[in-house]
Amino acid sequence: MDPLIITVALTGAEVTPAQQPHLPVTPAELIDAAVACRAAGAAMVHLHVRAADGTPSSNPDLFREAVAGIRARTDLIVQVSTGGAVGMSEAERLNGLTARPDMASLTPGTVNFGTEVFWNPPDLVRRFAERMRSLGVVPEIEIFDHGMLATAVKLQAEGLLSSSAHFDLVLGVPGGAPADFETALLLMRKLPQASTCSIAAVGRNQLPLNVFAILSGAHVRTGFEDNIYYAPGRRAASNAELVARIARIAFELGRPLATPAEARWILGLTGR
Ligand code: KMH
Ligand code: ZN
Repeated sequence: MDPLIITVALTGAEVTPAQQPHLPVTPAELIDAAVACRAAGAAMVHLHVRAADGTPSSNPDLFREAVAGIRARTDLIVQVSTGGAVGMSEAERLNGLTARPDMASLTPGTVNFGTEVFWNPPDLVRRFAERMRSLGVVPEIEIFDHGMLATAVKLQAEGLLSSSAHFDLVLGVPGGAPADFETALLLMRKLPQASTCSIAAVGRNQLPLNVFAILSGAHVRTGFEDNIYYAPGRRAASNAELVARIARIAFELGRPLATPAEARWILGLTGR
């Protein structure tokens, strides 16, 4: 197995500061959180930005400030979100790319998202993939449901996505694929052969699916975007606390952690 790449999704767009008082909101808080997560074992950060009042934002200045600060203080791989928040325009969702990240998320399909709809029709996905390619930003393909995998494979066949792409299985969103081992295994088996993948899962399923990822040779995404609890009834004190737990479990299971430099090599970003 490759060394384990831990990605931390620091803040997302849905969790509110009222739900998780330690949610990083400002660029300074995102940068501090990223530094702590790097020290705890993360190799990559998945980034959304928030307005000062905590509401989801697509302000390119916030993205640029956060990315520049993370780059100044860490060697983390920086991945911006192009999913943004439900209801953001296409232009808003592409704002993070102005911060010149290493990677950006790309969701190849529309999915019910709780009571809302995360809108990703085929023409939008193609435009996002083309924009990333033109900027030299490597996509992380976010799979919320089974059909998205088939679409991604189609885009690989068309040459719009690399045949050795990195995927993230995001399991347990209400409306998407469930967060269970059977689904994770099924999706992993259907990934194109040259792929790498991480596994993220929502809420209380984050930890078991992260451990499944460690054991099965996949990589891990943890963080407040997907889960705000350390244990039932006990909110995590920080994103770094969630990262540190994964690092400890990986150590106990004999799977070394990837440094950001090793993760760049594993993901084919070396030299970027
Ligand atoms: N906030 C969700 C609607 C991504 O970052 O690319 C979409 C999302 C996925 O978080
Ligand atoms: Zn996200």
